Amino acid sequence: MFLDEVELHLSGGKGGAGSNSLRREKFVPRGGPDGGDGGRGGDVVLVADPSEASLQRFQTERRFKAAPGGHGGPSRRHGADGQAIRLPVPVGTMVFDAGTGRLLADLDRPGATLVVAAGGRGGWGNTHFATPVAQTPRHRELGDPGVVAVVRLELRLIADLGLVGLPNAGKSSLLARLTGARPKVADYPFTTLTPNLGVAEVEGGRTITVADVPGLIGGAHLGAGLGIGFLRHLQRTRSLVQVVDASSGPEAAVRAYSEVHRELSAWDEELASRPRVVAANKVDLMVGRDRARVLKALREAAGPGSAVLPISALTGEGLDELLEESAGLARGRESPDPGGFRLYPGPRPTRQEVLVEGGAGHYRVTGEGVLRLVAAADLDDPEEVTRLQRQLRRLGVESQLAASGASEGDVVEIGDVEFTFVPEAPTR
Ligand SMILES: Nc1nc2c(ncn2[C@@H]2O[C@H](COP(=O)(O)OP(=O)(O)OP(=O)(O)O)[C@@H](O)[C@H]2O)c(=O)[nH]1
Ligand SMILES: [Mg+2]
Repeated sequence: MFLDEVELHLSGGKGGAGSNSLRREKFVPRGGPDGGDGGRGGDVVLVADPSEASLQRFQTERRFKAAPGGHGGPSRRHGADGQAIRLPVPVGTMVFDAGTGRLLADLDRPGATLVVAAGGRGGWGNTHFATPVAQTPRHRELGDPGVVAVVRLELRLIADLGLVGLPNAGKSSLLARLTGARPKVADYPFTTLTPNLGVAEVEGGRTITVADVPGLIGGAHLGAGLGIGFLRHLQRTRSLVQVVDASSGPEAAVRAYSEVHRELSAWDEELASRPRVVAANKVDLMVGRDRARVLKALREAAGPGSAVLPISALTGEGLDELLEESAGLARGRESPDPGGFRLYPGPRPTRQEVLVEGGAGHYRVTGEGVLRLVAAADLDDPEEVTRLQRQLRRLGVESQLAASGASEGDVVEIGDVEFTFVPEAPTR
């Protein structure tokens, strides 16, 4: 199956812990702190890669976690940075925050990159904590946790030319004729089940990309046929070609034209109102008089905004004119900023944000501030545990747990750590 929408669970690597080492040298009675810093956790990165055609690679694996940073060592040895995970995605992949639905980035150019889940900062070694009064500090930090991101990837093909029409109109034949692509072509409806992309050479060595989508039928927006979801692949094509089977006469051709137009409008009014080329296909099956009648009827239906051209995907007739006409439309839609890609500021939960999920004796607490506190705390140190408890209470973790129904003895998961819930105050 062609996968063009998927939800991924991505975690940056945890930062390495700083070291607590004290220098040991001959004849130096009490060496100063020399613990190095932990390395950064690896990032999880999405990269737009022209050799990826779909989101197929995520069919089975949808969770990725980058490597943690190495721990710092004595003699100020810095921990190694965790290796990043680079996930190639097709050009045209849009990345949304799965929770809020917000667009994070549109990876619409080859090489466009988005760091989705950054690795955690490495903890400082104790060298950072030397003060005039504490020359031999025993304090170091553990690393920060990596960012956890749940994102929805949605592929919207980016092509110069998008083909749309009823099943059997000849879209795939046209794609094959124009480009080297070899989509499945057969004499029955719904031959094409998934979008196809092909590359056509035009004069001057230039290439254009052509997208062929499954046939669209009346009621598709209500779920009939293969539905309407694949139309998203046409939203970003620079020009639209509506392919109509002209061989069954003027009435049938106009009906076919209107049916598709209605479905396009139901999907996206803007898409439906774009100027487009109407390709009256299969004219090789018709004699001159019939051709003229079909073309006239289609021109009346399409109105002055759209050119109606007679073509044959079988013989190649009219294809040069078709390319020329649609190239003109594409030029009219040239994007104003041809380089780089748009990056939308990601959802930054405030440090104070606390989220409690779960029930029936098991709860999970998330929120950047909370996760950071827990990850950075050295839980072997009772003093730090007390401090952590105080901070969590101040952030409202305890009251939110109580409000969610947690009672004494329940398991509470925060990041990598499990606690037993012991409310300080009575929870009534
Ligand atoms: N005579 C003639 N037959 C054509 C022409 N174009 C396509 N056909 C035939 O029409 C049938 C359908 O063609 P396809 O290209 O599969 O049509 P499609 O629009 O991709 O159909 P779906 O994938 O089902 O939406 C095939 O048998 C083609 O050989 C043409 O210009 N002339
Ligand atoms: Mg097809």
